[in-house]
Amino acid sequence: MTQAEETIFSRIIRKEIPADIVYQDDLVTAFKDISPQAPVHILVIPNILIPTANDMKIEHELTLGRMMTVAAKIASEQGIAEDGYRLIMNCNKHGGQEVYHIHIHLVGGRPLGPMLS
Ligand code: IU
Repeated sequence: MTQAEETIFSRIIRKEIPADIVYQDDLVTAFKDISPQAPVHILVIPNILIPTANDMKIEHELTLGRMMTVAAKIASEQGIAEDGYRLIMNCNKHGGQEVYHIHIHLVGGRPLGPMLS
């Protein structure tokens, strides 16, 4: 199996390049999306490189679960929990994935309309 290639997100995790990090622990990092699509747009990513949703394995379950609970915690901290928000993970070309290091988009702060386009 070929080694997956690191993306810019690995450098953000290691703080080699600037990003507005709102949360980091031993398993996950969360930072503000550089091109926000809503008043709140934060990416929650694993500290290890998992390129796409297709690469998620049983041994990643703790990390994947942490990504979800951290996303919900940040939504609460950002004041959007009660009105609601959306958690999105894009996969590969048809899913619109651009960065091949899985990430949950936490998007909210305005009505988001229909999910699919
Ligand atoms: P996607 O699900 O892979 O399409 O989303 C990638 C997101 O990463 C997208 O919303 C970008 O604006 C965002 N992003 C970023 O926040 N910082 C970066 O340096 C890069 C992309 I490259």
